[in-house]
Amino acid sequence: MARNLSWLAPIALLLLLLSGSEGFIGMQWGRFATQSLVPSMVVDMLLQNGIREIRLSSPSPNVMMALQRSELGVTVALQNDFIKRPKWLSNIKNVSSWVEELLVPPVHRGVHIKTLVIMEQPFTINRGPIWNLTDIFKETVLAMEEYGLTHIKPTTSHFTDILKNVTKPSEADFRDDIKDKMLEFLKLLKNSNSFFMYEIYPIISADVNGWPIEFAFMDNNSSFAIVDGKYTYRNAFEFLFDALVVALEKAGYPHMEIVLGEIGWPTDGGKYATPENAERFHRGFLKHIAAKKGTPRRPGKNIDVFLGSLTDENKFAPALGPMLRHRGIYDFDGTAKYKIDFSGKGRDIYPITAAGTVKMPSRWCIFNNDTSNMTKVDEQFQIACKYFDCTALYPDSSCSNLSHSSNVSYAFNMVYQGMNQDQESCYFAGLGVLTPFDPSVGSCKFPVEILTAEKVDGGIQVLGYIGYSKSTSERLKCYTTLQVLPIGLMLLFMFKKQLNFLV
Ligand SMILES: *[C@@H]1O[C@H](CO)[C@@H](O)[C@H](O)[C@H]1NC(C)=O
Ligand SMILES: *[C@@H]1O[C@H](CO)[C@@H](O)[C@H](O)[C@H]1NC(C)=O
Ligand SMILES: *[C@@H]1O[C@H](CO)[C@@H](O)[C@H](O)[C@H]1NC(C)=O
Ligand SMILES: *[C@@H]1O[C@H](CO)[C@@H](O)[C@H](O)[C@H]1NC(C)=O
Ligand SMILES: *[C@@H]1O[C@H](CO)[C@@H](O)[C@H](O)[C@H]1NC(C)=O
Ligand SMILES: *[C@@H]1O[C@H](CO)[C@@H](O)[C@H](O)[C@H]1NC(C)=O
Ligand SMILES: *[C@@H]1O[C@H](CO)[C@@H](O)[C@H](O)[C@H]1NC(C)=O
Ligand SMILES: CC(=O)N[C@H]1CO[C@H](CO)[C@@H](O)[C@@H]1O
Repeated sequence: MARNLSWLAPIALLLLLLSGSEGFIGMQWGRFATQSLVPSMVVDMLLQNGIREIRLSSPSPNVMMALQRSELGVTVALQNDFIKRPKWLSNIKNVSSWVEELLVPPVHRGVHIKTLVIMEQPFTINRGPIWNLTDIFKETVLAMEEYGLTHIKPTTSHFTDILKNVTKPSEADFRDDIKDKMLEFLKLLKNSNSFFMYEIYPIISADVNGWPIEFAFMDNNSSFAIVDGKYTYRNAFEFLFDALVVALEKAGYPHMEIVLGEIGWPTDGGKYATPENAERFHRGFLKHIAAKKGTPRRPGKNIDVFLGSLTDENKFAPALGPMLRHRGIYDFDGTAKYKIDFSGKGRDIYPITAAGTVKMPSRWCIFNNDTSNMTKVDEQFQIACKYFDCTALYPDSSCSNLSHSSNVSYAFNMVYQGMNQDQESCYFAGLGVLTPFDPSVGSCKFPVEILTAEKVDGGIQVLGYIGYSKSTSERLKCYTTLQVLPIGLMLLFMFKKQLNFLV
C-alpha cells in the first residue's frame, strides 16, 4: 500500500525556498571506487566544512542511514545501470518498485531528499543507445505521486555535449540527434515545475573547443575573449552556461532554472589536470558564485552548485576520458588534495579532512622483474589494467614517465590495493612480489588503500578481477563479486565508532 507522506511537502518546500533563494555550494559524491569513505565520516566532514547539500549517484541504504536527521539536503539518482538491467528494461513498471524500495524508506526515516535525478547524462555522446528517457521520467513521476513524494523534484543530468559546438553562445542549440527527445523532456520538466541539471568541466570544454587554457579559469586572466553581440565572455563557465540559456530560450523555456549538477577540475589524467590548477580554478569559481555574479545573460543570479567531486573514483566509467576518475577534491583516503575555501571568501585554507581514516599497512605489490616471457608480462599487465585503474599511466598523467617494468608494477599494485591487500591477489602468474618499500617516484604515487572504508555496491554488483587461482593463468581471469571485506577487516570495522555498516 502506498504510504501518504504528503505532510512532508510543506516542510520540504520551505527548505527548498530557503536554500533556493540563497544559492548553495553542495558536494557531489559518486562512490564509483574500489573503496569508499565510510558515509557517516563523509556527513561529518561536509557539515564541518559548512556544506549543506549532497548529491549521490544512488540511494544506497547505508548512505541513507548516515544521512538520517542530518541537516543535509540530498539529491539522489535513479541510475542508468539500474534501468539498463534486463530485468528492469523488460517492464517499465519496475520503476515503481524502485521508488517504493529505495526512495520511500529513507524519506520516511527523515532523510531530506529534495531531488531525484532520473538517469544521468542519457544524451551524452558515447553513452551508447539513447534510452527512452521520457517514458522512464513519466513513469517515475507517477510512482512518486503514488507514494506521496511530490515534494521531491524530478530532473535528469546533462553534460555540456548535449549542445552543438558553436563559436558564440547566441548560436547555441541542442545537438540535432537528440533535439526531439530533448524537447519532449523539457516539456515534462516544465510540467513538474523542476529545473535543468547541467554538468560542466571547463578543462574538457577548453580542449574540445580549442580554447586557450587560460579561458577555462575564472580569475579574468584570459587575453582570449569571445564577443557575442552586447556580451563579452572571458571564461568558459559563463560561455557554457549561457550557451544552455540560449538553447533553452530557443526551445521556448527562457526562464527555466539551471542547477550545476557538477562542476570541477580534475588533478590527473590529462594535460593541465593538476592540483595547482584545480586550486586556481576553484578559487576563482567559488568567489564568482559567492559574489552572486551570475553570467552575462543571467546577471546577478544565484546559482546552485554541486562541486564534482568529493573523492576520486577509480571505477568511474571512462566514457568521458581518464580525467574524470581524478576529479576528487579529496584523495580516496579523505585528505584534501589542495586548498579550497567552500565559503567562496577566497581564504587560503585547506578544507577540513575526514577524521578517523586509517591506512592499510605500508605494503605494495610489484613486478618481480622476470622478463623471460614478455608475452606473459604484457598479458598480466593488460588484465590488471582492464579491471583496475591505470589512468595515471596515460600520457600527460602523473605516472606517464614510468619505465615499462614500473608500469607493470603500478598496475599490479592497483589490483593488490583494490583487493584490500589480499596476498593471493599479488600472484600474477608468478610475476608479482610484495614489498615494504614505497615504489612511488616523484609525483607518481603508488597508493595504499585505507582500512576505514567500505566496499561499494550501490545496489549494483561491483565486478572485479581476482587472482586467487595459483594453478592456471586461465583461472586468473575469473571474476568474483567484491562485496564484503575479509573477516579480519570486518572485525576491526566493528570496533570503530560511528559505524553505519550495512547489514
Ligand atoms: C564537438 O567537437 C568535438 C571535438 O572536435 C567532437 O568530439 C564532438 O563530437 C563535437 N560535438 C558535436 C555535438 O558535434
Ligand atoms: C577582466 O579583464 C578585462 C580585460 O583585461 C577588463 O576589461 C575587465 O574589466 C576585467 N573584469 C573584471 C571583473 O575585473
Ligand atoms: C595569466 O596568463 C598568462 C598568459 O596569458 C600566464 O603567463 C600567467 O601565468 C597567468 N597568470 C596566472 C595567475 O596564472
Ligand atoms: C626491478 O627493477 C627496478 C629497476 O632496476 C628496481 O628499481 C626494482 O627494485 C626491481 N624490482 C624488484 C622486485 O627487484
Ligand atoms: C609465455 O607466456 C604465454 C602466456 O602466458 C604462454 O602462452 C607461452 O607458452 C609462454 N612462453 C614460454 C616460452 O614459456
Ligand atoms: C615526463 O617527461 C617529459 C619529458 O621529459 C616532461 O616534460 C614531463 O614533465 C614529465 N612528466 C612527469 C609527470 O614527470
Ligand atoms: C606505460 O603504460 C601506458 C599506459 O598503458 C603507456 O601509454 C606507456 O607507453 C607505457 N610505458 C612504457 C614505457 O611502456
Ligand atoms: C526487479 C524487479 O522487480 N523486476 C521485475 C520487473 O518486471 C518483470 C515483469 O513484470 C518482473 O518479472 C520482474 O520481477
